[in-house]
Amino acid sequence: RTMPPPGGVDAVIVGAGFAGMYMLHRLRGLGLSAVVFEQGTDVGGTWYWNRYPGARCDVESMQYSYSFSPELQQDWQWSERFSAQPEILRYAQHVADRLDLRRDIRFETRVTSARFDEAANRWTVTTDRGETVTARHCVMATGCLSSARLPDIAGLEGFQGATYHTGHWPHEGVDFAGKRVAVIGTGSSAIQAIPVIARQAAHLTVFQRTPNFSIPSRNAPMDAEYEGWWKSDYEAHRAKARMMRTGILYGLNEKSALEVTPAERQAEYEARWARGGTAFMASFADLITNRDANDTAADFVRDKIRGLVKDPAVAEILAPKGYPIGTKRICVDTDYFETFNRANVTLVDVRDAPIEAITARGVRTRHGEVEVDAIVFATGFDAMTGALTRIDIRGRGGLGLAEKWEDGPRTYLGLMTAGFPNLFMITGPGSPSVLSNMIVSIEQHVDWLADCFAHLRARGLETIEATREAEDQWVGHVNEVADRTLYPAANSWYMGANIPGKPRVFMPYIGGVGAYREKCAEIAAQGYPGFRLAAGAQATAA
Ligand code: NA7
Repeated sequence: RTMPPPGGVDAVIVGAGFAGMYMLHRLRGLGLSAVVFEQGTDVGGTWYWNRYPGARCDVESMQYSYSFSPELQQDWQWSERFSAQPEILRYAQHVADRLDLRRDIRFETRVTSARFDEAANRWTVTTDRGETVTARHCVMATGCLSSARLPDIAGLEGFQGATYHTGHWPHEGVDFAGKRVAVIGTGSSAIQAIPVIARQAAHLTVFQRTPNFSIPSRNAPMDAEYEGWWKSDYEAHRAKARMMRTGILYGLNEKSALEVTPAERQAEYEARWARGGTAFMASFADLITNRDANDTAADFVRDKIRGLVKDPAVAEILAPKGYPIGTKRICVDTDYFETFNRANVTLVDVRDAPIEAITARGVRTRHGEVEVDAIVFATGFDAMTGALTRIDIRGRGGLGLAEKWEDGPRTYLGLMTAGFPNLFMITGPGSPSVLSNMIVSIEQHVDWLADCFAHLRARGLETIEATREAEDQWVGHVNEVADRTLYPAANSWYMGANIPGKPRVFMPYIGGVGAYREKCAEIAAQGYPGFRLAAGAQATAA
């Protein structure tokens, strides 16, 4: 282990997932010094931790990769239409090797606090190994779904079998052969894991609180022609993807679901269902803004579920009701609904029979105890803010970030928060983030920051800070845009609804990746309005 230089660095980066890795690469390109702190033993972030069976990206492989290097994107070959976790992790490791990133990354090191020293205009960052490093800039590349959450269920400590969280899966893997297994939760992670665990386990009991809409992935080995189409003009395809609403290139239907005949509507849904993946939500332009339009898509998927699940009572429990399709993150699966036709799988409706306790031998509901050898918690994350607020981050006047965000996150562009100079978030709350192809959004933020650092250096400026007014305006805009959609109608982790006591605020920006990118670029081009840039101690409003 090499220690960070005693004189400090230009930037500390927290996290070595796709965001931290690319940030390090860009800083090196600018000739700036940086150190990355990472909790894991290697790079990869999300794809390092989420090793549960069936873990897979629901953005297509050809689009879920870095675009900054033409050589890299030409050389790398994906084996499937949608990549599984081990392959994405290998890709991250390949990038780290190729760019020689690891020499500036301190692994197995968690950042515990970051404090801004107003006299020196520097951040002091402390780790759980007792290291302290000072830095001009602090870049939080901590991920949006990285703070795993176990529900507060009585008796958990007394369970005598094995317990797992999908977001902290053991590296050596888990063999469920011959075991009775419980899965708690039916979000994206569970929906991917359940079919795989069901094939291994003696018996699987799924505890479902809220059913989810899921679209078949139709995953398959990579089609050489399709790969060739992408690679023949990767730059142009990427450029188009960057301007899409979600940062993903796929066919958007510009029509309203209500302006076409029922037969046309059905045909559109059938075609997208057959093609597979999240592009189903682009079947019509108004699925996310008009409840009647949305109902047509939701009805279609509910009918599909009824067709796939043989026991009509089980199908009804699995068919989501009471919230619009797409307002909880849409899931993508391989054989999820079909899995409930297996003789060794039981579904427990937690709405009807709430989990009262974990006992020594299993899970107890009102209807009795289900004895199991292992419990898999697929219970999600303290999304978007959790990884930030669990670090003791203090800005001007000792103000704590967790304290400032008590009533919900407040940012300008999801990049900075007022009162915290030179502290940046990659894909922070208030940016498209989890509503987008994460790698596209990561590259956009990192590139914007790299340009910003170059701008500061060229002008001899030391600090950049979001103004309170710009932040208030942006937060207002983020809410206003969200309120024009159906998203606030669901109890989703986008709304913080999965964490008891977390304020109900729609956290990501839903104005679209393309529009957001243009807005960020325009602000940089205009000399950073809404930010205060300063040389030394003297602040000048931009
Ligand atoms: P999610 O989507 O937050 O799913 C968590 C699931 O766990 C969800 O079905 C929850 O039901 C359920 N849950 C949480 N707490 C409980 C308790 N106490 N009892 C029963 N059920 C519970 O997390 P994932 O890991 O699946 O996915 C997160 C994202 O990662 C995903 O969107 C991808 O982007 C990757 P609820 O819906 O809250 O009623």
